[in-house]
This record gives sequence, structure tokens and C-alpha cells, in this order.
Amino acid sequence: MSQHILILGGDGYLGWPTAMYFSQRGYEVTVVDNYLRRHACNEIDVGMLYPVPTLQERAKIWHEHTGKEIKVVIGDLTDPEVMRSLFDGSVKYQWAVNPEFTGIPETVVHYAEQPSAPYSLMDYKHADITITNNLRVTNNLVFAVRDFSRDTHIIKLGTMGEYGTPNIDIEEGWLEIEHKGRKGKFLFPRQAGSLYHTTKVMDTDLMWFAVRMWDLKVTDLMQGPVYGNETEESAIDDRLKTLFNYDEVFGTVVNRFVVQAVAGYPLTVYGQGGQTRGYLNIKDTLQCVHKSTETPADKGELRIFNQIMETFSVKDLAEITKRVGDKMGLNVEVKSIENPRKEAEEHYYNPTYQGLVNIGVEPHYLTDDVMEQMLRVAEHYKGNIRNDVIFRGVKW
Ligand code: USQ
Repeated sequence: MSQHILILGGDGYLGWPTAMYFSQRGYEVTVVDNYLRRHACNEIDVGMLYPVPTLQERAKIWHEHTGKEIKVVIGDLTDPEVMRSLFDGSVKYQWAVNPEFTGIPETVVHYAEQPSAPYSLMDYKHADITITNNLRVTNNLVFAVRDFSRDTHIIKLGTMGEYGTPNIDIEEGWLEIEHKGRKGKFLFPRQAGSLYHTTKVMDTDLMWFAVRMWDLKVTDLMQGPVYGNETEESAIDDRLKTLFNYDEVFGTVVNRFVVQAVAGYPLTVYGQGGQTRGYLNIKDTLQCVHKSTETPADKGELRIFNQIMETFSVKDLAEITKRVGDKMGLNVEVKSIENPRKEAEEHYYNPTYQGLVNIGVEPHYLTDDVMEQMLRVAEHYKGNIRNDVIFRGVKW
């Protein structure tokens, strides 16, 4: 029997490519989503770079091309009964070739969160949506696993933003502390810079509690901003491409700069641009989750990896984008604008990120070639770009 993997948030930027990646490699895959991201994008009217078929349609297209099945559940995981149905056999699939229950999953990948820092700070209502969605889904998950399947490995997407930008080296999740002659190991201090990032800190605490109380197996991946949209599997058919945002609220900085360069919109460097983060190609997110699945955490272990492949500043990123864009004749302008966020613009940043490479991940880097490929994709869809969504100024 092949391994069953459940992907919570399977319609999202990372969820759908992850589903195809595992399906291609022989796993039994079920995706669950309530379209939170798409509804939020419609609600605040931010255009995506190209239209993306529904989850059911994409599962059908995938099946037509590969003969493989990705089972689809449309449901809201903040409802504990929806979460529990995925484990107790009462699940209802909205699309499946074989609608019988696939059995308890060996692995659950939890992406089912509101992922945008600006969205979480638009106003009190969006703060409320972010907190209730993210924390309730995580809590429902740990209880479902506790009650039905303590051997299931939970892989949770956290964020490097949980650590903030401390003035000391960032370890992979844990820190040995010596205090008044005694030693202990603790979660590395967390001090997030947005409400969204704060929900991830709280998720980590919830899972750490569940690990201590019930010996669950959890891997928490502290991911940096991801870029790109092309994976091996999406090359099969353009309609399988993942959703791609370039607006201020849901677009992350690399994807935004790529689209801005193509649109002839001056690159929006916030403030001094010394903000340094760890980044990774979407292809590496898939590898990281796959390698984590193949080498699960132990019972009673909260294993934490820093999921980044390289670090650079916003200024560095603007430079690469301009250099490559100019070679392609785009004539890219870079413009520092007043930072709508409250964050350090020049700071120390030295995270460790060896754990995932140690279990077999082979990093891709943001080379000029990779930048050029991304610019070419954006050029292909240039007609869809809406300049009015690029900057709105959501303030912290
Ligand atoms: N930035 C600019 N100009 C822009 C957009 C962003 O200078 O037009 C700056 C931001 O001020 C920030 C940095 O670029 O200093 C990264 O911003 P981002 O919007 O790419 O990323 P962020 O809001 O931190 O969140 C994203 C994802 C989130 C994930 C996080 C990883 O949306 O889900 O958790 O990246 S991390 O940044 O490591 O916390």
C-alpha cells in the first residue's frame, strides 16, 4: 500500500504544487481547502497573474494527464468535525476517482493558514480572521491526531518570521541556555513582526504542548519567503500552474519585483531596503516537505528546520532584478518608498539552515538564469497585470 498524505490548504500557492509532487511520486494524496485565499483575494480585489481553475478542475486535469488521483475535500478546517472526518472515515470527497476512504494518513502537511502579514493588519476584522483561522485549524489538527492516530507525522509550515531579526545568530528552532550555573534547552526566542507571524509563533506553542502531552510527531518548518511558480509537474499543462499573486497583500517580495519589472513599475523597495531574509525557490519547498516526510520526526519530538536556501536583502534583490531585467531590455527602475511596515531596515541576520540539506535537500539559488525565467513567465502574462493593486499602503 502506498503512503497516504493529507494536504491541508491544498488549493494554495504551495499546497497544490505539493499535492502534484507527492502524487507523481506514488503517494495517495488528499487535498483539503475552503478557498480562503481565493475568497480573500476576491474580497479585497487583487488580481492574480493568470486565472487558475478550481481545485476539483485541477484534480481532473491532473488525472487526465497522469492517470493519478488527487482526492479533493472542500471544507472549513476551523470546524473540528470537518477535521475529524479526515481521520474517522466519515469524509465526503467533492472529487475522487475512487470515493472510498483512503485510511488514516501517515503524514499531514498543514498549510491551511491565512498566510499574509499585510492582510492580518488591514484592520481588526482581518486580524480576527487570521487569528481564528490559523489557531483553530492547528488546534483541531492536533486534537484529531491525538484522538485517532498518534502515529501520524504532522508537518507544519511555520515561518522564519517567528524569530524576527534578533541581534544574535538564529538557531534551528532551539537554544541551549545557561542561567545561574544551570543549563536547559528551550524554543529559540520568538518575536514576530506582524500579527500573521505571531499566529505562527502561537501554532508552534500549540504543537509543542501537544508533543509534550501526547507524544505526537511534529516537524515545524520555519520557511522564508518563497518565489517562483514553475515546478516539474506544472510543466505538464499550463492550467496546473499554481496561483500567483503580485499585489501588496498576497504577493511576496521576489514575485512582486518580477512582475513590477515587467509592468514598468518602479521596484517598491520599502525604506532603506536593508531588510534581510532567507529565501527559497518553490521547487525547494516541495523537496523540503518530501524529505521531511521520508524521515519523520520521532514520537514526542518537535523537530524544527529553518527552511531557507540563501539570504539576501531587499536592496540586493532589487539589484538582481534590475540587472537581469535591463539585459532583457526592460529598463527597470528602483524606487525606495516610505516603509508601510514597522520593521528594522538595517539589522544583523545570521540564521543556521543546515538541517534540511543534511536530510538530502539540494538547494536551488536565485541565479540570473532563474530570475530571467521568472521574468519571461511574467512577460507572457503581461496583459493581465493590474498596476492599481501593486501598492496600497497597508500600514502596521
Ligand atoms: N518588501 C519590500 N517591498 C515590497 C514587499 C516587501 O521591501 O514590495 C520587504 C518587506 O518589508 C519585508 C521583506 O520585503 O522586509 C519580505 O516581505 P514579504 O512580503 O516578501 O514577506 P513577509 O511579509 O515576511 O511574508 C512572506 C509570506 C509569509 C511567510 C514569510 C516568511 O507571505 O507567509 O511566512 O514570507 S518570512 O519573511 O521569513 O517571515
